[in-house]
Amino acid sequence: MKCKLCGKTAAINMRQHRLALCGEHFLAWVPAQVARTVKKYRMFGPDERILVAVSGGKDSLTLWDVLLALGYHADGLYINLGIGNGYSAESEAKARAFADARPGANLRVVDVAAEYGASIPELARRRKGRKTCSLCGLVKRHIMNQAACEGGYAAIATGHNLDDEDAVLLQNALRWSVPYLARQAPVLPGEPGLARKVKPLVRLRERETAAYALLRGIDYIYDECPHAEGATTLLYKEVLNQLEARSHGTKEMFYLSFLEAREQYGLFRAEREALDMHPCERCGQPTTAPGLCAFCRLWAAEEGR
Ligand code: Q46
Ligand code: ZN
Ligand code: ZN
Repeated sequence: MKCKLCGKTAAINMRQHRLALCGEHFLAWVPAQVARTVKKYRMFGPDERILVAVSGGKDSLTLWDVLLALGYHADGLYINLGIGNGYSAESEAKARAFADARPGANLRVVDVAAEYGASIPELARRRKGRKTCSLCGLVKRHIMNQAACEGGYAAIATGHNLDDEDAVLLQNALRWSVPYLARQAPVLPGEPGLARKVKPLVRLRERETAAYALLRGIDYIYDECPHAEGATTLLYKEVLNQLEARSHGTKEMFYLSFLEAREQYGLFRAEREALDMHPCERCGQPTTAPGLCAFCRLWAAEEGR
């Protein structure tokens, strides 16, 4: 297989685009693709400051690398969740090493246990009946938003790729989880106290972000979080890979048709507009819950233990 642009040996073949590229041209194609996505979905402008949520994995470090390469003012935020088996320690080391190797790449680190008094696995043990990943997601969302608002960032960027978005979409569509479907988009606009959320890698597949990280020599954590094992999203990714193998482009079609239905036919518009937000009595972040937001309720229950 030869590169479509220069005829050298191709490093990657992207059948859905009918495009094979050598390493050099692929490394130029990825940032161009991300720049197009940022523009198309009006994620942020060239002068806005972006906070990139980095986990130490290939997607978030690729995202940070690409945004820096495109000349954006992009800082990183790493949240240490206190996950065992060396996972949090190693992923923090990867995030720090990435920042250290790039002058001008600022990384802020928040340690959940040090800051709030319990790691995610400790919280999950105490809050029986709540799934680790749902607690983790709640804590991460809150900390990201707080860091973005305090730091005056225009948006929080996360490294979700097309495979991630497809898996979540399939999961939510199978249940017709309208509140989740209503909030699934490449851009969630901000409001006072709530930072805009953007996903600049939504048009890239997982194998493409992995190839980019590899070719760029980005040292990332290969292991998945131990809690991700057996997660249903992995099953949905497998199913989507099977569908894709039968019919190329299924992954793009599934996600992009959903976005089109939102845009053109106003799918879930009413649900998006119906959200009644008010500031949490304790932290001030907008919430739909009466009184305290879910994050503050969680730690208030911890204090009362
Ligand atoms: S980090 Fe947290 Fe994930 Fe680990 S505990 Fe679950 S949500 S799997 S992206
Ligand atoms: Zn080439
Ligand atoms: Zn709160």
